[in-house]
Formats: sequence, structure tokens, C-alpha cells
Amino acid sequence: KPDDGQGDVVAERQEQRVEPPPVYQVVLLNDDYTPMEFVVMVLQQHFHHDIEAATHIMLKIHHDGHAVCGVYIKDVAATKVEMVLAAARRAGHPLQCIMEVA
Ligand code: NFA
Repeated sequence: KPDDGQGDVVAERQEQRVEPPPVYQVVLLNDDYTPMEFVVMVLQQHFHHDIEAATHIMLKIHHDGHAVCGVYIKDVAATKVEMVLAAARRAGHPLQCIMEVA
């Protein structure tokens, strides 16, 4: 039977899929001034954690200096960082938020 070329197309598709899409961790950093309640609110409102998970993550930041709050594609992660920094600035808190390749 003559080869219809379909097998080659499938092989090329599989080769193109070997690299996973790059994802970014959004990380909150500890400081001495931002109220714990504000951080818990940020984790609920911007990262959709329930109050129990949000409190756990806030305490991890407080004790370890930082914690991952969520993992997103690049443009979503960048928007999260900007929204959190804007909310913190608006409330007068020094809370810092960064993104890094997961
Ligand atoms: N360390 C802050 C405090 O004691 C709380 C905090 C937690 C700040 C997580 C920033 C991030 N008020």
C-alpha cells in the first residue's frame, strides 16, 4: 500500500508537543507591615483560595518569607501581579508580588 503521509504529520505534531507551555508562579513576599488580614483577603479575591487555604498560605509567607499563590500562563500571571500591587498601594501597604518561571 502506498504511504499517504499521514504518519509523518502525526510524528511532527508529537515532536512539537514535547515542550510544555511555559507557566509562571505568582509569589507573595513577606514584610513587617502588611496586615495578615489584608494578605488573606488578597489570596481570596485575586487567587480564589478559600479562607482556610488563604490563611495557610499567608502564614507560610509570614514564616518562610515567600509562598506561591498560583500558577498561570505568562499574561495572566503578569496581570495578577499588577492587580495585587495596585490593591496594596491603594491600601497603603508595602506588600510585594513577583512572578517567576515555574
Ligand atoms: N509579616 C506580616 C505581619 O506580621 C504579615 C504578612 C504576611 C505580610 C504575608 C506579608 C505577607 N503583619
